This record gives sequence, structure tokens and C-alpha cells, in this order.
Amino acid sequence: MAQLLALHGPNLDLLGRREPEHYGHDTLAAIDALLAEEAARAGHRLASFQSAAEHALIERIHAAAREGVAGIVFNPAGYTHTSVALRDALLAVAIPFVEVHLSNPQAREPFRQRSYFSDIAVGTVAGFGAESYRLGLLGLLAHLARAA
Ligand code: CA2
Repeated sequence: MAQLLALHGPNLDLLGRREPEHYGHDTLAAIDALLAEEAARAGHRLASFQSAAEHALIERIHAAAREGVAGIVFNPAGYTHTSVALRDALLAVAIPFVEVHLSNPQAREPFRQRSYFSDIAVGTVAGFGAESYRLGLLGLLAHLARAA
């Protein structure tokens, strides 16, 4: 049994209430429930954390290392395109993670086309709405099973 973490960046707490054309109709609570269910089906446990604060996300990543978290499903949201500090935190703890996005940032504004995470992630899933999270978790589980 592995302990896993779903980590969500700024504004994702608004999911299901604003901009459904980009981010779909699912709420963050529904996505977290789906992920916990999928993890449990595979015999694992998954906790979730969302914050708008870069330092809170970094501290949660540090805590994940202390807790022995085996893998992270991470939507850095706006920090995808800006945060060297979050990238450094993930490199420091060396916990495998999958980068997920509801929308496809490559098909949006040019500033969304750079990610500080893609090159250090196990993989990236983008553009499938809430399904990106589920596919990201399945990819992470396959990676962990191969590495075990
Ligand atoms: O597509 C994604 O998942 C993003 O990570 C979402 C970020 C955006 O900055 C990235 O480029 C791509 C934005 C998250 C904002 O979330 C909202 C949710 C509902 C309503 C408004 C914003």
C-alpha cells in the first residue's frame, strides 16, 4: 500500500463554478473523491491539498517527503509557468510526480507553453478535463509498479 498525494495550485478551488469552457464542470472535491476512489481500487491511499500560496505548496511537498509519500499528482495551475521554487522543492525531495492540466496549455496563450515541471515529471497529461487527473494517477501507479 502506497501513500499518494494530489496537489493543486492556485484558483483550482474555483473549479466547477467559473470558466467551464476551459476547466469543465467538475468541482475540486469531486476530482479529489474520484482520485481517492481510483487509488483505493489499486490498494493505495491518496490525500489531497490545494493552496494559492507557493510557500504552503512547498511546505506540503516537504511534509510529503517526511511522510514517505510515494508519488504526487500535481496541477501547479498558474505556478506551472512561473515557479522555480516549486520545481526546486520537487527536485529536493525526489518524489516521482505526474504533471496534470485540465486544459491543454500548449493550445492556449504563448506564456502557458513553458512549464517549469514537464522536464522533471514522470509524465504530463493535459487537455482532458478531470480525466487528466485520473489518467495522471494511472500513469503514476504504473510508474511506481515498474519501479518497485
Ligand atoms: O489547465 C490547467 O489545469 C491549468 O493548470 C489551469 C491554470 C492555468 O494557469 C494553467 O495554464 C493551466 C489556471 C487554474 C485556474 O483555475 C480556475 C478554475 C475555475 C475558474 C477559474 C480558474
